[in-house]
Amino acid sequence: MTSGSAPGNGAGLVQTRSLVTPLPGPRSLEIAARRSTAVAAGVASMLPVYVARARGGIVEDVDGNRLVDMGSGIAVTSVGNAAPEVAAAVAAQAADFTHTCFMVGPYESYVAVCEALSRLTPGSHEKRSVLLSSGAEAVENAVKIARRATGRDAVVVLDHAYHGRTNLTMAMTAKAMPYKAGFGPFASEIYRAPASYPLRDGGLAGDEAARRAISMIDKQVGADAVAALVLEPILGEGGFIVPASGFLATLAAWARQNGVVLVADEIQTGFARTGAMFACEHEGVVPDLVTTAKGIAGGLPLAAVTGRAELMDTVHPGGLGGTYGGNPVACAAALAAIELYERDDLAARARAIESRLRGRLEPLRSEAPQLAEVRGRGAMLAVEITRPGSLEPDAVETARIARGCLERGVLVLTCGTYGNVVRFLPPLVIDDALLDDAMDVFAEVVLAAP
Ligand code: PLZ
Repeated sequence: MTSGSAPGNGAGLVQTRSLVTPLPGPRSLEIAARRSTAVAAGVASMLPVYVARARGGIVEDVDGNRLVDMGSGIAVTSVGNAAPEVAAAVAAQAADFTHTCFMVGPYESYVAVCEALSRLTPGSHEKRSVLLSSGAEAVENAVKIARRATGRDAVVVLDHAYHGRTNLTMAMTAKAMPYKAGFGPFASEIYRAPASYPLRDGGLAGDEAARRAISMIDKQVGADAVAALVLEPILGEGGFIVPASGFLATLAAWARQNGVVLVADEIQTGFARTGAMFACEHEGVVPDLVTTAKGIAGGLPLAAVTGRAELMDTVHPGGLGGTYGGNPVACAAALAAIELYERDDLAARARAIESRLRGRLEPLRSEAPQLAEVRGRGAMLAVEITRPGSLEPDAVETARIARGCLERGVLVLTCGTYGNVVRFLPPLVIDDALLDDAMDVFAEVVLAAP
């Protein structure tokens, strides 16, 4: 199912880590110098090197260094970078037509992607979808639809939430730095309720954590003012926080009883990433609306809102859309990627990746007291880093670990409200040998703590 690790496979991109220059190498340094005079300083990059090619679990830079990809471009290239089936579908579609605008000249692949979303998202009810270009745009549209359908204004989000960088989604995102600081004023009628964060809320059970959130909403907003409760089934940028079991189901029941539209933001968790096609499935929760993006199209920009037909279709014709939403090249990529998720059972592969990584990370905890917790689901795993013997977040040690991995050619990302979480989001087609190599490097760096 995955490409083997023999040199020469992966259409020319060898699936092994190899550093042939210091990082960054000379060619990357040249581009970095040009960048500083042309690219806005507000756009930051994790890697100091510039990418030339990527395939499977490897990213190759412009100096010929090969890095192990434990980030998938933030959970996007789950089917593998430049997956041959996706690349071929993109090329074929680009040769036929690149754009008409679905609102001007519709085409079949848009319809087919919506049919696939109806089939794959949780629940067997009648569904409809609208296609868009980015995750933030999907969240914006979910809020539009929920407000139109309910005639209510208020939107409730969770602490530690991340929903995007547009004005409305900045308001919905929890963390000020770097996402919001200086960018206000923000959209109104956004209310934040406490999440379930098992490591940090003293073992509060899921239903208790949900009741704490509901009590806050009832007192501070009033259930009958709430259009939508928008939540990530596993908090992503906020720190890969898996809520205590029962949290989501209790909130879902409350939403149903109170006519509140439950929106699951599955932009990061969706498409097999967590070991199920969608993360809500782990808790048996069926949301009213689901937002998707990232993994949906193998790297092409595509996003969607999928939901109950009776909610979706309250919006008047012309009320939803956008020039690029459901671009035909992105739709072709999505149809190819979705076929790979199903054909190769990539959700099962995500579960296998989880057991392989946990098998290395859990034992490491007994040797490395700064690893407070290993958590996540499937190929969405993380370790939270604290001062040994306490829950005090250690962002400095976290940055040291991430930098140490990068210097050795393993691309890991960080996240978390306190900047103290190292996360692993490998492509689901990555070789076991590359996973083991990445874990060896991670352990070496962790154990070299000052
Ligand atoms: N909802 C749950 O994870 C994007 C953001 C990285 P866009 N997460 C990565 C960054 O620093 O910008 C995300 C998400 C969840 C919404 C979004 C937003 O998706 O495609 O980046 O707009």
